[in-house]
Amino acid sequence: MNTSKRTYIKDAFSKKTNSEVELFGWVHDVRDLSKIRFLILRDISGRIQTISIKGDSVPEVFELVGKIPRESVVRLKGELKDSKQAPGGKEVIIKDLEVIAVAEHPLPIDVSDHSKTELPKRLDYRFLDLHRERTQAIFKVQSTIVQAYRDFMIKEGAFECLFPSIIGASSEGGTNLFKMKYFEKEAYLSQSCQLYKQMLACSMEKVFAVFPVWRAEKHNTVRHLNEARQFDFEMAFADDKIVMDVLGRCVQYIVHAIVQNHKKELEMFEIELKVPHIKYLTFEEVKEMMKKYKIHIGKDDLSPESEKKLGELFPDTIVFVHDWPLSGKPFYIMPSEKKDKNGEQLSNGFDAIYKGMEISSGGQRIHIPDLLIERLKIKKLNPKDFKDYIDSFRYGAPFHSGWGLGVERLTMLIMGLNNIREAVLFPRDRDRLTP
Ligand code: AMO
Repeated sequence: MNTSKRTYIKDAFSKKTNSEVELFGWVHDVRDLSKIRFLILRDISGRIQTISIKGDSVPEVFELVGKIPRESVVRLKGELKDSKQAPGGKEVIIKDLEVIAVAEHPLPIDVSDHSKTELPKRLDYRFLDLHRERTQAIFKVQSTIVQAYRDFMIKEGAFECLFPSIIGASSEGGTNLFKMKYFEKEAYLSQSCQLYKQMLACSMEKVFAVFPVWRAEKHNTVRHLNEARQFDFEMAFADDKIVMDVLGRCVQYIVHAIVQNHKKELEMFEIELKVPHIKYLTFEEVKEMMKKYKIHIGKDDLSPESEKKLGELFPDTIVFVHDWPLSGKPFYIMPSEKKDKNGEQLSNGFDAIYKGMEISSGGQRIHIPDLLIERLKIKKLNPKDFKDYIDSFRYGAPFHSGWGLGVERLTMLIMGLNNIREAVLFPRDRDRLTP
């Protein structure tokens, strides 16, 4: 089928009255007023009202408009007219209509603007759910998030790197690994590209990746997935303060890009998005703060309630919680010289909280082999499994730091979604492997 004369719907609105247009798209809605039939046509760029009038139109076209099922795919040729009643001030008088693909009915989920279909059912039919402009809006924004992240990193002078997803040993600690058979050996799906990005930063200095991670977390929550994606960053000759600054500016850059490019999508979700401020707090300061509100906070981790409270206390702000207790951080995080007032050993690790949820964690890494071996043992991991990683710091390895930022978490928070599954095209959780 020749589509060379195709006009996208959004461009039709800026064409001259009476001009001929050829549109391709989905039948969003049909209204029948006996003598006039309206067909609302939708493509990825927008919607337009098209009409067929009994007596004026070719009879077959008028007939077809009356019986074409919603969500069917059509090619439509017609003449643009000004119309005060039509949304956007223009409509198309249909001259020719061809059905490319009929949608079977009844549709298994409601894809209308005011659909009340529950999320699990929508996810069962995600391919059809993606016909909805509301669903598309989330992934249009996510596309900008990924693009803006790459733009920012390139401007920072970082290199985009591609890492393996099959690994021989844990990268984040012993739990939540997906084991797999790898010929005669056992292997795992990557929990993160942590070890590889560190090895690389020790030569390429500034590296970044958009990387899928797998976590065998058994609990189904609204903020965890078993397959997620991370924005990773690692930088040599940098301590935790330097990379917190990079992360803050990176999220500001991404949010700015969304504010600039996605007014329509933000309006659809009734979101007033502002470029966030930056705030730094020590773990101990947060602990003190939470005491006031009688909110429980773990010895070495923040509770979801405390993250939520930080979001309320500091709206539109990225809160960096640093000087984190060492016991609460993975084996690769650098111990700090500091202790808290109870003598608890601190680290150069941090978390970033945005809109009441952790979006990222990171810190300075251990680049000293003996210290790394000691920390692995303390975490009950076998240094033998990490031989290459440890060896990589034996031949001239600078101190380095970095972070990982959850792509779906960020999308979810920016769009004000209350379940992370809304922010993944095809989510993988404990109960879901399809579609
Ligand atoms: P961490 O495990 O804290 O750190 O992950 C970093 C960020 O990734 C997101 N994230 C998840 N999102 C959805 N579902 C999950 N199961 C999930 N797990 C993590 C979160 C989280 O803040 N290698 C380190 C980072 C580093 O130090 O560079 C790491 O993976 O937004």
